[in-house]
Amino acid sequence: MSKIKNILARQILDSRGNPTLEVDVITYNNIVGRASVPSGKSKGDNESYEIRDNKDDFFSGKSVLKAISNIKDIISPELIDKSVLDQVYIDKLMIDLDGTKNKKRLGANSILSVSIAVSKAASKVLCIPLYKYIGGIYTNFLPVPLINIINGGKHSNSSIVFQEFMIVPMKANTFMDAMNMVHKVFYSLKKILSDKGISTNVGDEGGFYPDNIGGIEEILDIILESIHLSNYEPYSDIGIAIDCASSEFYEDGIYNYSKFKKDISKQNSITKSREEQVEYLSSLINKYPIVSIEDGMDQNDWDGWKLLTSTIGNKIQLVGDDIFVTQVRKLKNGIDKKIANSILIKINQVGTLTETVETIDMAHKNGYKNIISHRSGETEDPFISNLSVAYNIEQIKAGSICRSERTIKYNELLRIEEKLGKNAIYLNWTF
Ligand code: 2PG
Ligand code: MG
Repeated sequence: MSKIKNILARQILDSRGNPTLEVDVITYNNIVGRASVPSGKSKGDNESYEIRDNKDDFFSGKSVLKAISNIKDIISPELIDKSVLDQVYIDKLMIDLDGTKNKKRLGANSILSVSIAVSKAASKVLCIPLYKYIGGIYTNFLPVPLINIINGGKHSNSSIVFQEFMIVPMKANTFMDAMNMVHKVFYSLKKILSDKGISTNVGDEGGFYPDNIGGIEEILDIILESIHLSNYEPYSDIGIAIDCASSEFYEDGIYNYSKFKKDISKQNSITKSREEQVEYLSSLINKYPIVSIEDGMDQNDWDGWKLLTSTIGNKIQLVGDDIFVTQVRKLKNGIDKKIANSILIKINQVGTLTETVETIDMAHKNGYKNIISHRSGETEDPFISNLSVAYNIEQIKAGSICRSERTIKYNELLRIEEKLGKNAIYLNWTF
């Protein structure tokens, strides 16, 4: 019953209209596990390799037909007649079949889509909810959502150098309650922007991108105003999280704050050294209710990371995304060097469910928090929501409360909360 009869792979479109992979793993009793994979824009240098066709005249080179044929011709023949209940075995088999360090041969997109589809088929075979199948019986915690409200950096056409400004419901009774809180602030922000005559267009992850303000403190002031307008207390009710995505504006050893400015001629170019960057982030946390900073330093600036962690790592959450790329090897190095205190978990940075879980485990065992994350190019697949509940993950970052590829992740958590009923526990913010 649990054995694989067939694997279908197809090209679909992601939330930016770019091609991505969708896979159906089908068992002999016709149970279908379907998964699709996301794609990032501000990628870490050491992420696992995403195979694209690079043929200019077809989807601007972004088609994934080669990845499909890798599944059809190489992965599928090996997996037919294997049981979908053997997740670890199947993942290891695909890793071996690929044989490279970064999944360059078969593509992390090919391997991951099969890996996730296998787990979904298995949960259906056993008639167990996906989060319970993956995590076991003690899976009743709902994560704190980090809700994106302003998009900058590579995720919008604004001039804002930091990529993401998020709000954090610090205490709530339920996940639904947390959603109600962020809903209020999101609409307060929309009103404030409209009243000021600022555009309320949304970027790749559903947060607004005000096209005529570029200053970080200007943005933080407006967010603060929207928290007050919603009758919430900054810090105690609503905190602010930012993803600087600083690898995107780190050039020749310098943090270049003019990187995304539209009209550079009108601005003096502003740059910061490593020390100035740390000083600046420290000043921001003293002035604003910032509870979490992701990628405050460049992915290769390990000394900068060390300085940042020793300066403010005991005050707020410092999240490593590009620097750790969800990989055990990188995280271990970070733990040894006392870098950051949390890790962003992106399934496609590493490429299989099994390896993702190894990284989550290592973080937990070493007192690092896990934050499960979407990518800026997403699909309608809510797998990461299930993963967050499966491993009692503290936080989830899945974009804004608009754009369906984002809300599907939060909606899945609302469904899980309903299913858990009185056993559901909303994990409040801890640091
Ligand atoms: C990030 C992600 C998700 P991208 O940097 O954290 O928000 O962006 O998927 O573009 O890498
Ligand atoms: Mg990031």
